[in-house]
Amino acid sequence: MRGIACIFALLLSIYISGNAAARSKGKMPNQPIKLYYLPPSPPCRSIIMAAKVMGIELELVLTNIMEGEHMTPDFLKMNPQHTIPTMDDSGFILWESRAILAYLVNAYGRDDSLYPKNPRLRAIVDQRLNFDLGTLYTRYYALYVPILFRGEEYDDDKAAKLDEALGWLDSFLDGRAFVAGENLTIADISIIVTITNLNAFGYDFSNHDNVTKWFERTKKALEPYGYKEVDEAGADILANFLKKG
Ligand SMILES: N[C@@H](CCC(=O)N[C@@H](CS)C(=O)NCC(=O)O)C(=O)O
Ligand SMILES: *[C@@H]1O[C@H](CO)[C@@H](O)[C@H](O)[C@H]1NC(C)=O
Ligand SMILES: *[C@@H]1O[C@H](CO)[C@@H](O)[C@H](O)[C@H]1NC(C)=O
Repeated sequence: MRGIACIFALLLSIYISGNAAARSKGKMPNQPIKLYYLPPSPPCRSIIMAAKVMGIELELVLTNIMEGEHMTPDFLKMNPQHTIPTMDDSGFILWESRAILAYLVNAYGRDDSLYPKNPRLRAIVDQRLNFDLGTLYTRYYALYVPILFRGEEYDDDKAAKLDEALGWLDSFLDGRAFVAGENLTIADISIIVTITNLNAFGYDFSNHDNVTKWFERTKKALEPYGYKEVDEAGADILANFLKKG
C-alpha cells in the first residue's frame, strides 16, 4: 500500500513539475484567449496583429458596437466601461488595448523583445504607449471622430494639433528604426493603426520624413502578421464611412 502510494506521489510530482516547466517556458494559453472585437476598431486591430506576431491563438468574438452588443448585461458585467477590445483569458478579463498588449507579451511572449524587461528600455516603450494614448490617438480622434460619425466639417485647428503630435513622433524616430529603438515593440503596433487610418483617409503626413520611412518599415515587418488583412482592411472600412459623409 505504502509503495503504491509512494509511486503515485512520485508520478504526481513528475507530472506537476513537468507542467510547471511547460508553464514557465511560457508560452501558450490553456484555451484560446477570447477577444471581443469589431474589424474596423483600431485598438482591436493592434491586438490581433500583436497576437499573430507572438503566435497566440485568439478566439475572435464579433461585438457590433453599432448594434449595441457592448451594452448587454453580460458584456457590462465583464467590462462596465463597455469598450472593445476586451480580452478574456480563461476568466481573466482585461480592456484598454495597450494594457492587453503588455499582458500578452508578459504572459506569453517567446522573449521580451516586443516589451523589454530592462527598466530603461521598457520605460521608453511605456513613454511611447502613453504618448499614443494621451496625445497622438487622442488628437487623431478629436479630428476624425466628429467627421466620421457626426458628419461634421474638417477642423483646421484640430488638424494642426494632430500635425504637431506627428512632428513629435518624427523627432522620436530620429536615428531609430522603430519608435522605441532598433526592434519592433508593442508601441509600434499600437501607433501604426492610427497612421494606417490617416493614410487610408488621405491625410498627408509626408512632411514628416522619419514617420513616412518608419511607416513603410513597420508595414513590411507586420505584413506576415496580418497588416493588410487586419489593419489596412479595417482602416478601409472607416475610410468608406468618410467618403459617404
Ligand atoms: N483606449 C481604449 C479605447 C477603446 C475604445 O474606445 N473602443 C471603441 C471602439 S474603437 C469602443 O469600444 N466604443 C464603444 C464605447 O465606448 O461604448 C483602448 O485602447 O482599448
Ligand atoms: C533586438 O532584437 C535582436 C534580435 O532578435 C536581439 O538580439 C536583441 O536583444 C533585441 N534588443 C532588444 C533591446 O530587445
Ligand atoms: C529624421 O528627421 C530628421 C529631421 O527631418 C533628419 O535629419 C533625420 O535624418 C531623420 N532620421 C532618419 C532616421 O530618417
